[in-house]
Amino acid sequence: MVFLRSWGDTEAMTRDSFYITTPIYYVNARPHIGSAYTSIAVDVVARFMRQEGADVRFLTGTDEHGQKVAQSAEQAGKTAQAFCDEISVHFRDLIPLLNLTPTDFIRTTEARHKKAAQAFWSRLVTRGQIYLGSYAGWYDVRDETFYREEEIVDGKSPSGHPVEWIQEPSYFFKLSDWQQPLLRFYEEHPDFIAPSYRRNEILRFVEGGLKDLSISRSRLTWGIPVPGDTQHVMYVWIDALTNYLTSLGFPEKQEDFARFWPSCVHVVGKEIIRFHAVYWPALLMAANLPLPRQIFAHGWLTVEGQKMSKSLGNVVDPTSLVKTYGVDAVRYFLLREIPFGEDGDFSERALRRRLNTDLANDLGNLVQRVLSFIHKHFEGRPPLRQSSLAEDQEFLFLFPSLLLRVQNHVHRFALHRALEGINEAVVAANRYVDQQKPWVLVKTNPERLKEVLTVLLEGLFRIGLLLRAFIPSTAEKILDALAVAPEARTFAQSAAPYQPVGVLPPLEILFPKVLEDAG
Ligand code: ME8
Repeated sequence: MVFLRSWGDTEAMTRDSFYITTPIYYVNARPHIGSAYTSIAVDVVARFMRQEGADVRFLTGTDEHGQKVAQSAEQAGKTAQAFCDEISVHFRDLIPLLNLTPTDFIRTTEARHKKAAQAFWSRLVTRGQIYLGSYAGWYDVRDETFYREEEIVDGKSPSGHPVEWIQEPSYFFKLSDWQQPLLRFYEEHPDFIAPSYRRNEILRFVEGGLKDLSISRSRLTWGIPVPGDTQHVMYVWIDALTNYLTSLGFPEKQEDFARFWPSCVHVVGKEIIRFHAVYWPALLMAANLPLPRQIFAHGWLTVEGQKMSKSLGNVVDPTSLVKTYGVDAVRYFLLREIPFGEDGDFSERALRRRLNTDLANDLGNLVQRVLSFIHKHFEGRPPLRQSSLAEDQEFLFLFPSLLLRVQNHVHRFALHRALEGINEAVVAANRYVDQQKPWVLVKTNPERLKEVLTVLLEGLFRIGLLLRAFIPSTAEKILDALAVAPEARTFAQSAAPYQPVGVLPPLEILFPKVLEDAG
């Protein structure tokens, strides 16, 4: 099979297509706030790129093979397949719960994936990149990772998990061949690994030397069979990484592959960056396939300052959180509170604080005061009149530069900075209301009032547009209340003046209750 591009040719990325992925989540346990976090962030970027006019593929799904899942199924007294079927549904349920917009949800137990993973393996065999040997060493089942003797401290893996000794025949991937090509690639593509501090970690790791990687298990049966050797199943990470190709129709659909793969960004938690930024590119180079455009690693969430764990009983369930606070409060909090890329802490107290300040007091209040005024005094028919007063121009001038700033932040995954910028505009709009005092103008200067309301509606329209990707249902409610036509909700439209289609419909309450700040 001939692919259109060879590895390294990532320049072919076109601005009109974009492919973004979450990790595929293990089905050993139900989803928690950590998996919700990655999926929400990826959804925001996917929605944003669509709003910019790109054709976006957004992939998420579940990682269902391997020893960890096999053990969890056994403990639950179920067959591995039945167990996966059951837990995978909980991950799929996150889509409506969190208002996610993936274009594909993959399960690694699907036939299409087995086919792709085996085809990928066979490409490596054809290129002399796989050999049969025997593995002896430590394995951390929870991380599904092989560790070297010198990495084991007090019988535990670097993640603090128990390890088991494995000694068995195994296929190996010639990872050691790829040290220099990888270093060259990182050098030529300085943005391949982001943020930059993660890049340095990876450079140091690869410079330290790479050993061949064990890529099959012969004592395990829950996995994709190695082509031509039924005694082995693929190591779960080889199987899992290939999912990103499966979704593009590998090995058959070369058109989708050529269109989307060079624009692909894998968003992952920092603990699995080595798999994505070292093993995966080496495997792709070895298979003579192009590399994705970027690996972005975000930080790790703690809960009230502690690591989330079943044994501590502090695992946060996104379903109950959404039930209590609403999906947009959860989306907003996670992305506004924690600089994307860095570690951060989750607490309900901090979430309530954000909900009260940024969302209810700033945004909710702004929308409410402007629109209820228009309903009260003008029966939903805003009197539009353009103004050329310096103070009005100064306020409106915020928006074109804000759009550029927000685009720039989102393209670099600085999602917290994007929201910070939007919130500044909301605060500026509230200040403008306070200064202009429309409730006085209605009695003293009706002509000036028209101008002030026009300026405010222009501002609200642009705030609604900018918030669409982040808090979609709230932003759509705002745009609905402004009677903005559905086709006028892209960034391309934001240069045009605000133009309602008909009378403004009544405004729904955006944030129904302001909850007590418990201390
Ligand atoms: O690693 N904080 O799956 P996984 C932030 N199947 N993000 C968190 C988090 C936390 N406390 N906990 C989980 C796997 N995540 C493999 C991936 S990809 C080819 C295979 C998020 O179920 C974060 O994105 O352990 C992390 O990388 C991912 O869930 C790990 O999910």
